[in-house]
Amino acid sequence: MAGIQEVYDLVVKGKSKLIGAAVQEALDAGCDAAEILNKGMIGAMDEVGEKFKNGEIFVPEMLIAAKAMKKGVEVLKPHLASGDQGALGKVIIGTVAGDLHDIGKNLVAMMMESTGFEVIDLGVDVPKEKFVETYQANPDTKIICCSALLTTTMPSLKDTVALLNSSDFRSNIKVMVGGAPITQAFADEIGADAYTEDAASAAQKAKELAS
Ligand code: B1M
Repeated sequence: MAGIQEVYDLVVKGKSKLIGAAVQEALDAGCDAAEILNKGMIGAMDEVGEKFKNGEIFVPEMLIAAKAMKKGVEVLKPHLASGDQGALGKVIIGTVAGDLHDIGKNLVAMMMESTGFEVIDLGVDVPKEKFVETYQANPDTKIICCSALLTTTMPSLKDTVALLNSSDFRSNIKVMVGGAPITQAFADEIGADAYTEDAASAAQKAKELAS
């Protein structure tokens, strides 16, 4: 669809000022919000990542593409969310220490919220102890979610899950992990309760685990 292609192109080019209107136009033209997200925005970020890998663009261009995507998601959010906030309990989420990528983590947080969880978002570069401290301050938390986007921060994810696994509250929570380099095999190896590939399935899995 033309509307989705426009969104895609604006994310790749990092056009933050134009993206909001383009997303709204795509919605007005009847495009599905999930399709705008998946094909228009996440697809565009994949192209940005490819271009970076091939040396065609550099970190600043990745950053402005990320900024454009965030602006676009703001417009999309009410169309992806379905309300009922907090009814399913608390979830703590963060991107692990050493890792600054937050778009995927933010999408997981948004989908969890729209499924009915209250989300405590710790942001990026979160020291493993912070997950523990936040649980201790919120002992009614049901799930702790950790995101990692770099192969170099997979060990940090492993350390975070190890700390959670050794905590005295481990049996009270479920630990979920995800992010582009993470696999089910890695999640099993480090002792997480669940791995999901994308934000929508993370929210679905969380609902299953919390009930
Ligand atoms: Co970075 N980066 N980056 N980057 N970046 C990647 C990840 C990379 C694949 C690009 C590439 O080379 N092709 C590559 C990693 C290679 C590797 O590890 N093997 C890379 C690199 C190398 C780097 C730097 C090292 C570059 C440098 O400085 N030389 C550096 C590291 C900084 C750091 O973190 N310490 C870096 C920096 C950055 C920016 C800051 C410039 C920017 C991030 C801005 C931000 O997030 N605010 C950036 C970006 C934008 C990217 C790409 C292009 C896009 C990431 C993204 O937002 N994707 C990325 C390439 C790519 O992903 N194709 C790349 C869209 C997002 C929706 O997808 O985050 O995968 P994703 O989330 C998905 C799933 O993974 C899943 O759900 C989401 C979809 O629904 N998911 C979960 C995520 N977390 C989950 C948790 C769950 C469940 C599912 O449960 C808890």
